[in-house]
Amino acid sequence: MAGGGVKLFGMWASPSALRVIWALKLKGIEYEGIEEDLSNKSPLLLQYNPVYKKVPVLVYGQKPVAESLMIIEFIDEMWKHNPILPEDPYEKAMARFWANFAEEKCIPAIFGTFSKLGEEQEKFMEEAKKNLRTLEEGLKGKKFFGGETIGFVDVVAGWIAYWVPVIEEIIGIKIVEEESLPLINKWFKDILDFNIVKESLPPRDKLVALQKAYREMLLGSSA
Ligand SMILES: N[C@@H](CCC(=O)N[C@@H](CS)C(=O)NCC(=O)O)C(=O)O
Repeated sequence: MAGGGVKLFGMWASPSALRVIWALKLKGIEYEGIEEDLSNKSPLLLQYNPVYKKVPVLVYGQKPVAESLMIIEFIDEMWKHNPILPEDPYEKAMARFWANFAEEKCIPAIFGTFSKLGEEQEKFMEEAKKNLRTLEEGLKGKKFFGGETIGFVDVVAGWIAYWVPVIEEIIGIKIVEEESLPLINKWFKDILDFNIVKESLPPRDKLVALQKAYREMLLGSSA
């Protein structure tokens, strides 16, 4: 389906941009992807997202929308077919609640496990496991958070299915163990096997190299 001049400012290894790509693909919206160099952001990106100066930014016609969760909601409202959020107001509130929980509680704890060492890392890892166990409740009896197909929570949090094993490889510690997080484990597999996800993941070796360098930079600057 033609997107009527949809542009996406992103960066190949940006999980927030990947969410938006999945939302566009779920709707079958054609778009022009614009790759940003985050160490030398383009004047257009700064013009379109003067508040945060980050990717992703979706530009529809001449109108920019920033912040991935808002972009996904915008896409879902602009193009009503293949809904990402449930229509029922209560179900919609619940999807937003769990997406927010993943964003605010699970992802920062996973990031802490990646970017810290020793006792601090241990604390973040316990928190990540605890919060993922809570998130897992939302998967009981379902393949995806959205049910039989991927929905808002899957689109927002699904990238961790690809990133967590990369992080585990780099730090040499398993965060998502099969025994303690069986449903999250299965969800990781189902997400990675989902057609639009499979076709849009960045090359793993390139991602590992980038994340390794990023971690060294973070650890170096906190030493
Ligand atoms: N809350 C934002 C986060 C976006 C974000 O962190 N973008 C990163 C790439 S994943 C970025 O542009 N970083 C460049 C910078 O911080 O200068 C969203 O969900 O869109």
